[in-house]
Amino acid sequence: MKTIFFKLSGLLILFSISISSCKSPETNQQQDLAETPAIIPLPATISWQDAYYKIPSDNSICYNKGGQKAAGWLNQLLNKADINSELSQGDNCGNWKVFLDPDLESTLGEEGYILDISENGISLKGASEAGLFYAVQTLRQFFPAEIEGSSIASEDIQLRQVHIEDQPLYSWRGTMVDVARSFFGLEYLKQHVDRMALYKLNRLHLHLTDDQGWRIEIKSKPKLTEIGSKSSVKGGNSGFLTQEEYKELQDYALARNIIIIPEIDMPGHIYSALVSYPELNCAENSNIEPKRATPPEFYSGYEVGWSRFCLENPDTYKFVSEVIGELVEITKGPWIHIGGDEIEDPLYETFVVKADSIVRKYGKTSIGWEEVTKAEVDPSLISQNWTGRTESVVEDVRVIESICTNFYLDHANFPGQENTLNWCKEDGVSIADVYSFESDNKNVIGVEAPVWTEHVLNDEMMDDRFWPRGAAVAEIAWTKQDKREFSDFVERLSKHGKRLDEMGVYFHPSPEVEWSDSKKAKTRGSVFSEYDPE
Ligand code: TNX
Repeated sequence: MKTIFFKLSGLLILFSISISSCKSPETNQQQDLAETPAIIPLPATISWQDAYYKIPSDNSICYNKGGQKAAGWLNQLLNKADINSELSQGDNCGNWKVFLDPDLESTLGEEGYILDISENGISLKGASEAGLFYAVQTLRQFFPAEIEGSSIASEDIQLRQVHIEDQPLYSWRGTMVDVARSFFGLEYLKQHVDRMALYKLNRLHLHLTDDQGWRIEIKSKPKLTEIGSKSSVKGGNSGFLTQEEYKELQDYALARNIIIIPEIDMPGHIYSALVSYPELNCAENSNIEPKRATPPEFYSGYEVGWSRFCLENPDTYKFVSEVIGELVEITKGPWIHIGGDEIEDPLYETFVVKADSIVRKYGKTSIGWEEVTKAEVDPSLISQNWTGRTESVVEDVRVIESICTNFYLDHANFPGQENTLNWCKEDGVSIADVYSFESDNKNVIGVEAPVWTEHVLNDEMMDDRFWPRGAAVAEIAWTKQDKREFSDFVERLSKHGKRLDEMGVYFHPSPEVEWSDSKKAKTRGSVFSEYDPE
């Protein structure tokens, strides 16, 4: 069996190197990155030691109350590397220690963790299960990329000794998948969750409805799926998530500290509901203007801003309340996204205020695209900004930044890329564009990168849009601005090609990065796919 990666040659490095102190070109040269795990997102503080911990042939994972799930993840990681390990509960019982310590919350926040690798073994500490989960994700990146795939030679794995104290900049670290224009089902979405988890992303927003299709089963409104789910954008897939599938995805994601945010886009972008229940239209379909399609015709084009609920009709609000009520029943997270983009109507503001109050009546918090802040909504509402140009009438509204120049990953990876949009930024959104995002707005709770799917028609295309730019999104969301440096990020990213390959990700091989060892694997999976911590 071969000795992998973590060779003792690193001992030649004489100094203990702290990434936080290695920003000058001089110190960068001293650091041999080939010997140093390339961790994305970059932790808050990290001090490398010039020594390694050689994983012994027999291991014991010691966990305390609350550390059990993380111990399970760790055990899965070691098993995958063909390393013997057993689990036991206690205070001092093994060479791997996984301890939940709620007192850490005061210094490291809810999602922070401490990871120590020393000559005595490995210790993971966090104030919550989420923190411990992230300690495992960081540790995962110390292991050879092959751990994600099917084969790994485990002998002599040596882990670089280190002390890491880490916590995220933002609590909202999201991606959005538009499953409405072209449908992506449970299998793809679970893979997407796996990839998000690797990079400590924690919010998955599903754009479940739009003119081209309705993608979530609503039992009290069966035609939404019997009719409304049957269409898609030209060349895309149709279909929908059953409530069982939605719940399965939600639990899979929650186990990985990812909360699902379902979006019903209203009152515009709603043709798939209008074609299912034509009684929701105004007389003469005057709410469908211009007439791109009228029931029973499906819509498979690309135009936006032409369909809307009939806002004069009281039945519209009954419909909205029933749909949201059912969605709330199956949704564990605290948020419901009500859409609200790209529509003009004299009753728009009235609608938004009502939709927000319906969501609150069911005990959830609303999120809307930034236009919703033109209405006097409750200050609890969260605005998702995509142009940043809407004049808000609500003071101090909390904001998720999805500014299209930085975060619209349906835009090209490089100028002129086929099947991409460019209305927001003609030359596309490069990794550098994502990475250049900065904000000092105290109301920003985080960032989220959408992939709209007018032209994203299969899994490979979706992978190409999300990765590797999603890794840059993760670092923007996790790592403080003053610690971020693009050249350092790109250097670390270059070491991730192999890992993404092993996970079967058809990532875009961006020329901004000198990819090492990347080969484009065909089987999809990861060290944690399908693992169930329960
Ligand atoms: C704008 S951004 C939209 C979507 C499109 C997207 C394409 C927003 C809230 N609405 O309906 O799919 O542009 O880039």
